[in-house]
Amino acid sequence: MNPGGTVSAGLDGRRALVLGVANQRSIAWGIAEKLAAAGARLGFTYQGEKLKDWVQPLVASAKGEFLVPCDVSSDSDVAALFRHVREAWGGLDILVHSIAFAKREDLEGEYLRTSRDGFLLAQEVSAYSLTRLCQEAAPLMSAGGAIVALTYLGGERVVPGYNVMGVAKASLEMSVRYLAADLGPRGIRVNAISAGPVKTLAARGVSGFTQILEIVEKKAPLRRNVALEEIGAAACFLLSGAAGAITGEVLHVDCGFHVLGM
Ligand code: 1JT
Repeated sequence: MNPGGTVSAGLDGRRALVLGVANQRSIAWGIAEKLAAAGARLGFTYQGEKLKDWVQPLVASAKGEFLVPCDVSSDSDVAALFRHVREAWGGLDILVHSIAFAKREDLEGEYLRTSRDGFLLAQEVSAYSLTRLCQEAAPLMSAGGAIVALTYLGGERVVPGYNVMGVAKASLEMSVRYLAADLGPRGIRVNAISAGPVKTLAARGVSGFTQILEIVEKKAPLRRNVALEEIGAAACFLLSGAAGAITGEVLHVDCGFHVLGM
């Protein structure tokens, strides 16, 4: 019984920092909405002033407690972000990493043509950023914590066109395992969600993306694409005590598409 109380689902008062909201279609936003519904307190970052105008009203609607600029390839931005978190909250319980970047020209044609700077850029923003954020987040998670990163099937198998992002996601997934081993003794769990394709700002305009959605709808065991709310619900599970014994895991939330061989 909880007479007159608010509805909640296990994350009451937990302080959650969410990186990667660009707009309402962002996977990070789908996760943030579910975290809020479960009673978590939210803080957000944005990347670039153009996105601030989109993100600010969303943050307000979710009763977000702060919105801080953060380019994860900048060490000073990352350091400033966590100084802000420490001053606002004095600690941290949850980190959501939903950030990736690659040059458009590296997401079409052959992986073979990838340039050195395109490769390093994708690795820096999409993979190394998790390690850098964990370096700052872990000391704030003095009572333990939980971290979730977003990945995609193209990080474990060849998905034509995903190319340099696939190599970066492989790096991210392996980082999740090494970070889980390093942070486990401190009571900090690190997991990833391998989400089925979602029509986000990042995915829009990527040649061949619409075709990927059609293939999943036709072939996936559940014969449909994943909904944003389903990724949010899975993230809430991994970030809650219900997943207390799960760390270093990559959970596929993709309507079963990953089981297929042909
Ligand atoms: C990025 C982009 C990361 C698109 C992404 C992504 N992770 C998944 N997607 C969707 C996608 C994209 C391609 C694909 C399958 C799914 C774009 C901006 C950089 C970061 O291959 C057919 C290309």
